[in-house]
Parts: sequence; C-alpha cells; structure tokens
Amino acid sequence: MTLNKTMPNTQFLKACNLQTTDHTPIWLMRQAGRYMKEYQAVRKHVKFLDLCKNPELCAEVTLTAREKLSVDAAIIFSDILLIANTLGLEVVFKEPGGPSIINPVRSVKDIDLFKAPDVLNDLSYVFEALKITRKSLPTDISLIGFAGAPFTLACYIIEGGSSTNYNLTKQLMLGDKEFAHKLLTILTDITITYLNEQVKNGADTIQLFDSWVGILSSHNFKELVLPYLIKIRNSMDKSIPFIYFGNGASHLYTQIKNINATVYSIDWRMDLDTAWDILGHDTAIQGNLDPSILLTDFKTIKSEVELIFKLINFRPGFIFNLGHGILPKTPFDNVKYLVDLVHSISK
Ligand code: 1CP
Repeated sequence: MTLNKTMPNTQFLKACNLQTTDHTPIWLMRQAGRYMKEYQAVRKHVKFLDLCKNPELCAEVTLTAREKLSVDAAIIFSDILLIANTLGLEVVFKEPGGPSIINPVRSVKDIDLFKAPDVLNDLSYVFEALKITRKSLPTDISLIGFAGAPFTLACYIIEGGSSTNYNLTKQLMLGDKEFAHKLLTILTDITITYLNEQVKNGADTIQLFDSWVGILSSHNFKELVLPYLIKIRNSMDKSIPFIYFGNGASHLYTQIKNINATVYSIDWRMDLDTAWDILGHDTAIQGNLDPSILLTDFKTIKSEVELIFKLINFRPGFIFNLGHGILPKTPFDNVKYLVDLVHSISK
C-alpha cells in the first residue's frame, strides 16, 4: 500500500469521498476500446489476449485513452474474464465474436476439476501493468483497478460466453444452490486476492462490474449474490474507494445499498435523483448517461448532460460516467465533446 500513501487527493477521489471538487470528475467505462483509432492501430498487430497479457502495451493503451480524452481517471486495460485462467479455465477471444470459455462449468464435478488458484502468479501481468501505468500517470489523475463481480463471472463461466438471457446460468444456479454457492465462494475468494493485489500495485480505486446481475429477482439476489458482494467489500481497505456497478439493477437498489460501497455506478434506466434517494445520500453516485446518447449529436448530448446536472443540482459526490460502456460505433469527437462539456459546465 506504500504507493497509495504518496498519492495526492485527486478530484476523482474527492468526489468518491463526497468532498467538494473544482469540477465534476468524469471517466467513461470502456474508455479504451474499438471506437478509438489509436486502440484499433494497436489491435491491428496484436491479438486481444496477447494485448491483455503484455503489461507495457496495456499501460500504453490505458494512458493513451486517458490522455486523449482528458478524463479524471484511468482504468487499467484488462478484462474481467482473465481471472478464470487461474482456475484452469481456458478463455479464448473469437474475432468477430468476443470472449468465450472452452471448458464451461456446469456441475459440482466440473468445479472439483479447478486447478488450485495462484492469483498473484497467474495474473502477474495485470499487477505489472498497474505499476507501469501508475508511474507514468499524472499525480492528479486516479488509477482504477477492477474485477467482474462473482455472479457476472459465473454467467460467462457457465454459459461459456455471452448470452442474451443467461437462462442456463439461472437454471443451474437457482436449481442447484449447492452448485451456486460452491462456485460463488471460489470466485469470491479469488476476487478478494485479485483486488487487494491491484491496490498494492497502484490502483487507488476499485470497481466491481456486475454486468448481468439485473437478470435476478430481488429475493434471489439477496440470498444468492449479496452475501458475496458484502464479503468482497469487507475484505478491502476502507480508505480505498470501492465502486459497485450493477447493470439493469434498479429493482435491486434497496438490497444493493447493503454492500456499503463508497460509490454506486448506475445505469440510465432510472433517473439519477430517484436512484440517489434509494441508494442513500451518504454514498457517492457515478453514471448515468445512456451510452447510445453518444451515437447522436452535440445538441442532444448537451441537453442530456444539462438534465443530469439539473437533477443533481451540483451536489458533491457525483462522478460523471455512462450507464454502461462506450459502444464500439461511437464517434470519438462525441466522447471528447462530452468530457469537455462536463468539465466546463461544472467549473
Ligand atoms: O479489441 C476488441 O474487440 C476487444 C474488445 C474488448 C475490450 C476493449 C474486450 C472484450 N474487453 C475489453 C477491455 C475491457 N473490458 C475493459 C478495460 C478497458 C476500458 O474500460 O477502458 C474493461 C473494464 C472490461 C470489462 C468487461 N469485460 C466487462 C464489464 C463491463 C461491461 O461492459 O459490462 C465485461 C462484461 C467484459 C467481457 C467482455 N470482454 C470483451 C467483450 C466484447 C466483452 C463483452 C461480451 C458480451 O457481450 O457479453
């Protein structure tokens, strides 16, 4: 944790801690990616997984996106699925297509075949990338480490890749609670080691991505998923902001507030002021611009940004972001316009 002791209080960290800031900090989920020509240029020569496992290149991609956009935080370039390798699961990346897992997990027997996890060694390239990035990052800019939340990881691990409805995941997890708890316990434990090691290597903030949690009913979430999220949260140093992103999860907010996160990252489905009322004004909020707004034009972007500022009335503890990641077809100029606009309006 020595690296963090030397870190200044960035505008982003101040907002996480509900302090007043010089401007509203902004960063964007998936700020490094397909929509950016510099990223496309790197990917022309390097396969996605080779990029993820190359610390110097990951640092370069992370820093380039941060600089080009002038956002207040960098998020380390990596992927939520890489952690599956430490259990002996083979992640591949199909082009076109996306990530998939060659040996999906569908029974307690499959879980018993996991290799003994060695997070520190198997994911050392992520920790190295964080160290390199932190060294080159301006001291007034935050560095966010991240992981997939256990349920979202379980979705991919069970289905073997993306799915439209994750029905197989629900069938197996809701139908066999022993299987569900066994899998979620293992995923929780490796996530705890993974996140704490990211902090040791320079991440000053952690975000947990729960991209698919919204498919669960409130009572299944409470019984099956919430205890693991609380366990992860309680394993982390309280001085490190902990951001929980639950996508499509506004029906779960009364449960989600029990995670006791520093910041809740919200999607666009519920208006910000209503969401904040439910999640509680003792925590910071991040979000909630619909990513498809960035496919439109400056005028539409401006009116949506103004609406968000009207809803929060410049209250401290707000971090501007999208309600989900930047869509691959988003024009770069629209993204840059958004960042500059948020900075200028809030100054
Ligand atoms: O070059 C390419 O086409 C690769 C596209 C890509 C990128 C740029 C993937 C494959 N992953 C990433 C990087 C990534 N993934 C980052 C770091 C970059 C940044 O944010 O600037 C992060 C934070 C993630 C997190 C991630 N991966 C999530 C959670 C956030 C979300 O979008 O919901 C998820 C669900 C994944 C899985 C994944 N990896 C890649 C894709 C295309 C997907 C989604 C697959 C699906 O549709 O379910």
